[in-house]
Amino acid sequence: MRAMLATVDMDGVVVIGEGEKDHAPMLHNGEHIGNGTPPLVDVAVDPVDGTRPTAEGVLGPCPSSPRRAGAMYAPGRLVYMEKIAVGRRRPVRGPGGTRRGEPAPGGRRQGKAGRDLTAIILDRPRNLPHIEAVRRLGGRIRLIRDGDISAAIAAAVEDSGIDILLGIGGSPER
Ligand code: FBP
Repeated sequence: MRAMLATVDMDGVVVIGEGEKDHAPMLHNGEHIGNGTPPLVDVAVDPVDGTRPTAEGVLGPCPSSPRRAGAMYAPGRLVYMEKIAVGRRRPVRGPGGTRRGEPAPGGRRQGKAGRDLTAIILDRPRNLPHIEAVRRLGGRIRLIRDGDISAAIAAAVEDSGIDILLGIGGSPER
């Protein structure tokens, strides 16, 4: 990758590298890549989500593209972060004539009960507390091997069957 990137017309800086998180020997954050001609760009040398599925040719991951210099989220030395994602609540008639997602009488928002929730969680030992918390509520869990960006999108898509993404995932895939 490094040899090929050196031939590309760009004055790029690696903002999201593989180096630190995956203990790779190069393509670290801050490294200059390209042949040094304009445009000035930030580069993520990482698929948006899922190095392993990309390498295995599995559907789902998508490539990253360079952005104007300074425009890309830079995780720096932060490797992991706590993530939570939900979509807009579907307006469905709930008990008492209220619509889910609207304030119920008394001011409390009405949402799904725990047992009706389906949570998607990266299958990692560090996420055991999240798994146990959902189980305590009686909710369903889908464990995934990779890809919490696709999972966050699923949580936002109506009728995907996923209500919430929870857990600690990679910060480059914010
Ligand atoms: P990569 O593109 O870096 O391989 O990320 C894939 C992924 O599964 C992300 O979706 C997730 O946030 C992260 O890895 C979890 O990191 P780790 O595999 O180190 O637990």
